[in-house]
Amino acid sequence: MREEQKVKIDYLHKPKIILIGNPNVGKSVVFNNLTGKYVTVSNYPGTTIDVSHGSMFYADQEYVVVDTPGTNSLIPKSEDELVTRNILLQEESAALVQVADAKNLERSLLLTFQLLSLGLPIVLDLNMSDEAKERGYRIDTKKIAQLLDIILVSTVAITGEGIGSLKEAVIKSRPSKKNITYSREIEAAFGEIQRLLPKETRYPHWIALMLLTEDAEVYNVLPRDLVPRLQKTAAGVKARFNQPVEISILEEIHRQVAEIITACFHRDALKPRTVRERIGALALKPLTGIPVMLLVIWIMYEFVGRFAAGTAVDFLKNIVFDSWILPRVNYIITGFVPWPFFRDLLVGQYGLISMALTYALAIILPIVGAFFIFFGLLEDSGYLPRLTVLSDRIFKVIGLNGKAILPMILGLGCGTMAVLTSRILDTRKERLLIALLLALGVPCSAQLGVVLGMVGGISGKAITIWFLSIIASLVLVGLVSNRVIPGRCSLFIQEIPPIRWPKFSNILVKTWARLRWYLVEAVPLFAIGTLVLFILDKTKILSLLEEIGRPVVVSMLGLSAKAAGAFLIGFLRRDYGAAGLYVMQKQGLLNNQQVVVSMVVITLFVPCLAQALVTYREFGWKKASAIMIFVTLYAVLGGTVLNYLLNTGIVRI
Ligand SMILES: Nc1nc2c(ncn2[C@@H]2O[C@H](COP(=O)(O)OP(=O)(O)OP(=O)(O)O)[C@@H](O)[C@H]2O)c(=O)[nH]1
Ligand SMILES: [Mg+2]
Repeated sequence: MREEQKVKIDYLHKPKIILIGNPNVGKSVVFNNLTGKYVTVSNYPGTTIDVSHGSMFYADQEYVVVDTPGTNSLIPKSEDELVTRNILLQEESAALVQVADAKNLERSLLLTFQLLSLGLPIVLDLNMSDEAKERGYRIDTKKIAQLLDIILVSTVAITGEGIGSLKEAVIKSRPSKKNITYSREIEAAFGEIQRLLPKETRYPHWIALMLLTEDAEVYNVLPRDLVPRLQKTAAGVKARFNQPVEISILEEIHRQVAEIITACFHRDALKPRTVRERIGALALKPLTGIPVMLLVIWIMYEFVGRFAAGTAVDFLKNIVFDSWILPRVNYIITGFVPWPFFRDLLVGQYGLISMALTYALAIILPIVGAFFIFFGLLEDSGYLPRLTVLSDRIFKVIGLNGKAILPMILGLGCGTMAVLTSRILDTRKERLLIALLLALGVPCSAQLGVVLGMVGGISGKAITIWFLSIIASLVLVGLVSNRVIPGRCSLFIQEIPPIRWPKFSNILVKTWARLRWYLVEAVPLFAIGTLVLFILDKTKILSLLEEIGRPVVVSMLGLSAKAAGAFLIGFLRRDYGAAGLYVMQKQGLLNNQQVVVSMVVITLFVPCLAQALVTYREFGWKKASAIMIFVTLYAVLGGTVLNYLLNTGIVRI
């Protein structure tokens, strides 16, 4: 999901300011402060995966500010780091603002050193200085500024403190004159390569580093005829080191950063742990973390599954729509629209108002809204990264690491958004695995709400059967595809941000941005879906398709033929398909066993159109088609097996 509105601005001719920094340090909050525009802010690393532009005004001059995904190094390891690296390479001229976490000075300075070597105007923004102070850290900012020959500002971005000074500093920014020197061996290595580069090369030091680390992007920047020679020299240089050159360089930077830390960083005597720190620790340790996780799931079930999908939907559907709005609309339309065809189009069985609008607003909107609020709270509290660590061991089994839980949970909100977020995973294989699992068995919030409402209404056992069927499918498919899909998986290091009290206004803005996205992107798809269904119905193709699908839907899955229509529309929106089944259940067209089977099938079934399109865009048509075909076959097969088990009484509801 792209909450950021991409405003096309003519930014080519305006001075540019690039915000850059480690993940989760507050870049996006600073961006929002500087530009007055909102991009998503969350308390976990990897929130920003795309680049956003916005305008900042200072003394009647317009500057273009660029928000980038978090990065730890100029040698990218994951795809979101790649995005940031490419921005730096492509921008002709710009000033850099490194947003840094004042609590984590060492990690910040490691990046500062790399950025200094670019020779661009730069400002160091020590953000989160409130939290550093709270922990009793004292940072001699003047001395750091002097040692690095850099303009340094302290900010608390969430309150806006220091943002004024930051603006001023950016306008005055200039390249640092600090001369970073490395060991003689490394200097010689760089010298040898840099000598071969054309005079006008920007970032000669970085380009040399890219050559030494075999970063393929470098070949797009260099003149073609030079490449073979440079490659040969780089290979010769590398052979002189007994470890990868970047490690030797990092060791040197580490040493120099350590010197600065010793001189400029002091810590008051340890303070007692705050309530937030205690909660954070409880959520992290396995012994207490699992009960905390179950508690979180239970609250989500109560809020999204019972309150939103039950109480709120009942009220909206039965009272507001069925007994209040629809009869009146029906009355008006019957009076004003004499043609039965158009009447049907609007308020018939597959009518744009009676079906598309009612489903979208009365059934799905409350559920999605509740989930977005809940998810926003989880994001901003800092709970998600703790869940990541907790689930790392489970994900290892299927060749993924704990980072994978983020797209998986996000998938419980919106699968489309989740596929995009899979960029935070480091290798292609991991991303493909996640895309497959997301398509297979991660129901989005709207669908989840409907499922919980329908299956939860039957019995606890029914929910357990549904849940275990899905989990078993994910594990099984994960295990097998981990073996089948070539490639490697990565090591996992998770930054754990502190627990913070969620900010009400941020949750509100975020939920609204997501809901707006839902209304703009999803509701038209509903309308199209209904229209397709309407046409299929009028042309009798629907009954033909139901006839073709009958053997599968009726004999294999044990459902009524009408359910085929719901699955069909599930192609357009999964939740929409689920909502169709919801209505069938209310009309008494599905018994308990059929509800459980149909819910398992529709959960496993192909993702919605938007998610499918994003999967195609990210992975290409071959891989995406393979995923879709596999998922369809698996859903039918899984449903058949479950139906058989229920029929024979091996499993009972
Ligand atoms: N206490 C405190 N919290 C802050 C400050 N600045 C940002 N935050 C919080 O830090 C978290 C991360 O902020 P973001 O702006 O999303 O960070 P980011 O650097 O854009 O993160 P990525 O896009 O994931 O790399 C959010 O929960 C913010 O509310 C600050 O100065 N003080
Ligand atoms: Mg961000």
